[in-house]
Amino acid sequence: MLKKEMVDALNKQINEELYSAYLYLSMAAWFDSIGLNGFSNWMMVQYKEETDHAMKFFNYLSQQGEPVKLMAIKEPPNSWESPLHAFEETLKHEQHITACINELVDLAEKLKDRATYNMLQWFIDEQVEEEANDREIIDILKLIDGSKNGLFMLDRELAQRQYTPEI
Ligand code: OFO
Repeated sequence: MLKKEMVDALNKQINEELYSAYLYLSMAAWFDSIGLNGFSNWMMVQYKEETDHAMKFFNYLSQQGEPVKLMAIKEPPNSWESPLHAFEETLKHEQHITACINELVDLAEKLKDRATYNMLQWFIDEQVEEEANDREIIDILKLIDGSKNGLFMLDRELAQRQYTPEI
């Protein structure tokens, strides 16, 4: 049994993860619309991973016999100034998610909730990886500096990304 404060915070995190999924799905559509199908594929994989993150919290609440409460998902933007801008926004968003996860860890510590604390360790590692992936692509996009050839090569590379279920 979890404390109500923790149940509420975990339900809020389900919403944060579903918004992440929605944001990356919107980016996948935008990249597709400007002919960068490899970038679109990368975002589509990201979208699927985010739904897995939401389901990890969903399954944890349900395993603990606690209620899952789904809330309205806010509307994401649907266009960006450039691929670099989209990835800078992605990194900014992931930094926000990292802060959310850190707040959940602080709450678990405050409530002496060992089970939730342990469950959250996976997310701490995941956030390090997610931010690093975004930084790597941002660095390449800065090097490319809008060159069509460079974008074409990176698009081919991002087309290789494959989805591996995380639940
Ligand atoms: Fe992008 O890690 Fe979940 O939100």
